Order: sequence, then structure tokens, then C-alpha cells
Amino acid sequence: MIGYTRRWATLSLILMVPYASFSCGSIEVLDAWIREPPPVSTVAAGYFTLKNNGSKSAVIERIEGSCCAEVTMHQVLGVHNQKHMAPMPKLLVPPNKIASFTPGNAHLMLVSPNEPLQHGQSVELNFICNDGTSRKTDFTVVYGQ
Ligand SMILES: [Cu+2]
Repeated sequence: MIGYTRRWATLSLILMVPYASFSCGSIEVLDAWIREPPPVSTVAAGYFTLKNNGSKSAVIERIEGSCCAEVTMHQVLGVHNQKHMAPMPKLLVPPNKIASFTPGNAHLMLVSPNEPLQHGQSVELNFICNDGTSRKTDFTVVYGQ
């Protein structure tokens, strides 16, 4: 009987933790799009704006998608003609802050898509937070820009 009570106590404790206290529960992904790559290209770039509405920092460890062989976050380092891109190990967004992945700056690299990415398509990517929570987001493939 004691064991039974304890189990219920644990369960109600889990239910009382507000959803938003988990990293990925408090994020909002806006304006998520992928630039349609030229037909011969084996990589595409993706962009988005991420808003952290929570009271704790959100830490995105990686972004996954079944669309492609590999999805990685990239940052652009250096200045002027010395610029180069490098993998971004993780993305940390403080409470009430916004992170923007925009052309010429941070971006997603979508390597070797299974099928050609064409404008109008929707690609689902999953943001994985450091506490194991995740958030799925649809990226729209856009021509040009
Ligand atoms: Cu890159």
C-alpha cells in the first residue's frame, strides 16, 4: 500500500511541473523557411526566428529531419572577406530573447536531401533541447530571396 501511494505522489509531482519550464516547451519558431537550392546542389540552407517565451534559457542541442542525410546549425565567423562558416555546437537563447538565423548569418545546412527540395514544399524539422524535449516545426521551401 505504501508503494502504491508513493507512485501516485511521484506521478502528481510530474503533472504539476508546468510544460513551459522545459526548454523546448517555451520556444516559438517563426518564419521558418528553406531556400530552394539549384537543381545540381546537394545542400540547402534553412532560416528561422526562434523566440524563447520561458523564464529559463532554452538550449537547442541539434535539429533533426528525415528530409536529409544531415542537418547542422552553422554560424558565420570572421569579418568582411575573411568570413567563413563553422558548425554551431548548440544554440542558447536567454529568456525573452530572440535568435535569428538569416541569410549571411547563422543558418541551417541541409545536406543531401532525399528528394529535390522544391518551392511550395513543406519540410518538418525537429528542434531537440538539452533536457530531451523537442519541438517540431514545418519549414516552407521558398524560391529565391
Ligand atoms: Cu553553412
